[in-house]
Amino acid sequence: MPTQSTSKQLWRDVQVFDGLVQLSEAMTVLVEDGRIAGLWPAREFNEAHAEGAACAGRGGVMTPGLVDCHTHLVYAGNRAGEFEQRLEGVSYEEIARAGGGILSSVRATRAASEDELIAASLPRLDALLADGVTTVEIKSGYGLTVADELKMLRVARRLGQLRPVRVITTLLGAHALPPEYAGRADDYVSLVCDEMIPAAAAEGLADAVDVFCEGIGFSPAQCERIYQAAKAHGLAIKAHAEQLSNLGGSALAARYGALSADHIEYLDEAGVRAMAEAGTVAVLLPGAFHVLRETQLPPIELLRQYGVPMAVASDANPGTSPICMPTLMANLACTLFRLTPREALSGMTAQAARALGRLDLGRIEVGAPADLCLWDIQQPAELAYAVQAGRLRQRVFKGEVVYAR
Ligand code: DI6
Ligand code: FE
Repeated sequence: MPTQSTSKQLWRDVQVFDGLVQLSEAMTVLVEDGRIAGLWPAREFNEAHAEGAACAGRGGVMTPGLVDCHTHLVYAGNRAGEFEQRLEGVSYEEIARAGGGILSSVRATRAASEDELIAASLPRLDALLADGVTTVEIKSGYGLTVADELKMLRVARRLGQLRPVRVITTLLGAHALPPEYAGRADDYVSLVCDEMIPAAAAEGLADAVDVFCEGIGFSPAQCERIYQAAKAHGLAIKAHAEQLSNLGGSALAARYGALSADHIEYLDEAGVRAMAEAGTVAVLLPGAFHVLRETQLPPIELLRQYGVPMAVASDANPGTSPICMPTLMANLACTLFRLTPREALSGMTAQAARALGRLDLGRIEVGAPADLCLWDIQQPAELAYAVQAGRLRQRVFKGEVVYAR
């Protein structure tokens, strides 16, 4: 009798969405040693492959584990009061210029210890995991001192040790100008370039560097200095760009080979072309669009025409998207931005992984890490169509079933 190894597992009769395409037949999926070892149409499956494998599941829809490629999950406090102010007509920019907004979260986050930030962030992470996330990007950006930015990044890394999830970290030191640098934005950018980026790189705390290129953030010239420093330290580049206005931040990011430009509601055709040429992913954040009640739509049709890959992420943050439900983002990407359900699901799997520079993730293909979700639905499009918790039957991380209902 062969011994039954738990490292070898089989799923039978599953509908597979591989991250880019939906396979039309019921499939058999074999996972071994943390990787996808085989993928066959069920009727072509040779039972010899099943030897030593435990049957881990039958039926349902299998997708890659969801990749949330843009979050600000680590922060203290909340901004429900500002939500009420905005409903009364005060704009996000007015609140920011009056010292609220991001700076209000900065005050709370600076005052919090690492353990307090872990305690505040874990429920948010758990909400993402319960909705199928296996990889999450987490940005700093509410510290804005060297010590507080590194504290946030350490918390993000620790979250990845506390839960079965891959955490990719991004240094967003250029998120807002801290009050102690008022009127000295260039000096603050020097701090980011000369101290924050080198320290984060030296401690291995950041995988990428992001900027907020905006009137209430940093100018393209300042962002460019930050990109040069990031490149000098071998870190990948991302941008919050064209969210509230068009400053050309996406084209700048693309010129520096950015992995992604995110938000991009105000992106123009020149920016789309630059992103297409550089292979920069467009990360769509319908949660922020929804919460800010924006009306300027990202140029979806142009992105399609130029073949720019589109990812969808939660932007989970205390100000513009206090929402920790990626499948709701798929729904909003369809209803608000008119993505097709398949584009939305690709956007939360293969394309999101691309936005993190992880071409090995977000796909169900032989050899790829076995980060998978099994859903109790009839077809993948339902993940975008219906907004409903509790449809996740299993979450598989590195080949292990880490959640089962
Ligand atoms: N744009 C956003 O939507 C988030 N950051 C950014 O640059 C919002 C962050 C916040 O309001 O706390
Ligand atoms: Fe963001």
